[in-house]
Amino acid sequence: MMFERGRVELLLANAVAERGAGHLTLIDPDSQSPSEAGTMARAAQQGGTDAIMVGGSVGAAGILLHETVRVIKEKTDLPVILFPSSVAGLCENADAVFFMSLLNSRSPAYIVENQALGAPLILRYGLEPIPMAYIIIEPGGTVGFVGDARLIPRRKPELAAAYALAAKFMGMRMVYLEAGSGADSPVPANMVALVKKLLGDVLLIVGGGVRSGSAAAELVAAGADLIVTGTGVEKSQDVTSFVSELTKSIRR
Ligand code: 1GP
Repeated sequence: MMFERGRVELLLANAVAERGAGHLTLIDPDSQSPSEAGTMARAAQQGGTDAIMVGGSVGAAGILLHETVRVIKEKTDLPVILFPSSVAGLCENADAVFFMSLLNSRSPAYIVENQALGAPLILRYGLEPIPMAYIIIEPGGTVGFVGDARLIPRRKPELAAAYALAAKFMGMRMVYLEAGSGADSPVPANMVALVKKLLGDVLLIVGGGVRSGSAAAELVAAGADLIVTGTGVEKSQDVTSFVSELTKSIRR
């Protein structure tokens, strides 16, 4: 039997099909209290975000992770998708998990080992796994270091395209081009365009360093289907207006 798309994956695909693109808000449990995370998620929902991603490279685990997910679910009715950096980033009260392989890691731990250790937990917790290839582009930030990534040079779009095409041929249904949280600038638009041209129906997620509606709109015009913002939301004085600026500028 084919591995079917679940509720959350379909919701994201529909958001893209109906409105041209979607927006995901990333909340790192290590950056604020669970209660502040809940307030931020609610404001992001009011700004029109499509789902909340929860994860981080360091410290997003245990009770803090569980509580953050719990409060976000209490304060919003958005799907909560785990964005784990290892098996420690799993918890049973989320809706789905980006079941991701860091394709350009040097370490098997981030390509398949954490995935093997996590898979039985995902089954037991009843989380929806969403298969995704994760590709880290310069500068890569903390996740590039922690994930032992051989960073794709910004001026080599053809290398990102080769990894993305490999992901498509392996049957992954989403590809995430990541510049690293807090990057000075997002993944270059010409790289996004080349990757999307080869991906076709595979959804393309782009994140890292997106801080304005115009930056998000440029990435969507180049071919991004889903835009992720974390730092911008976290630092914003008015989360609803910031997320609303992003969502309005990427949707038709
Ligand atoms: C990081 O791509 C995400 O995994 C979000 O990056 O924090 O720069 O928005 P920012």
